[in-house]
Amino acid sequence: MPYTYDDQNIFAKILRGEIPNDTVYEDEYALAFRDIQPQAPVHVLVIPKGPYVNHDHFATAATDAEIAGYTRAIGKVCAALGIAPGDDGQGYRTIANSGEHGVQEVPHFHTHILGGRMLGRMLK
Ligand code: D5M
Repeated sequence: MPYTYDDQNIFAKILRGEIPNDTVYEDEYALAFRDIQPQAPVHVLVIPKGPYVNHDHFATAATDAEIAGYTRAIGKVCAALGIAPGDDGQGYRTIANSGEHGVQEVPHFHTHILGGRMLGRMLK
């Protein structure tokens, strides 16, 4: 599936340092910053540094190194924020809204990390 990346989207501007953000973690593959509309005590967005529109685009077009680096970055963010279940941080939820039915608003692939409280059940 071909995707066209809009380099004027708000997360592209954040990556370029054109608008401020509350960064909690950054490495070669990913940037993590706090969501401006938090739905939980911890609500962070993790974005890959490459120009990927959504999860489908990322999973099909990114290199294995990008996918591994990004996935590990999510784990590092959770550890850094003290919400990892293995560290007795009680755990967290990850969500990646993709496309219209996924109700994705910003067309740069991102994963929400939610934690810091007991979350309601979403799926059975
Ligand atoms: O959700 C996109 C998310 O991005 C939504 O929770 C708000 C957040 N958002 C939008 N603009 C910003 C800025 N400038 N900083 C931090 N967070 C932001 P989705 O529906 O998954 O696309």
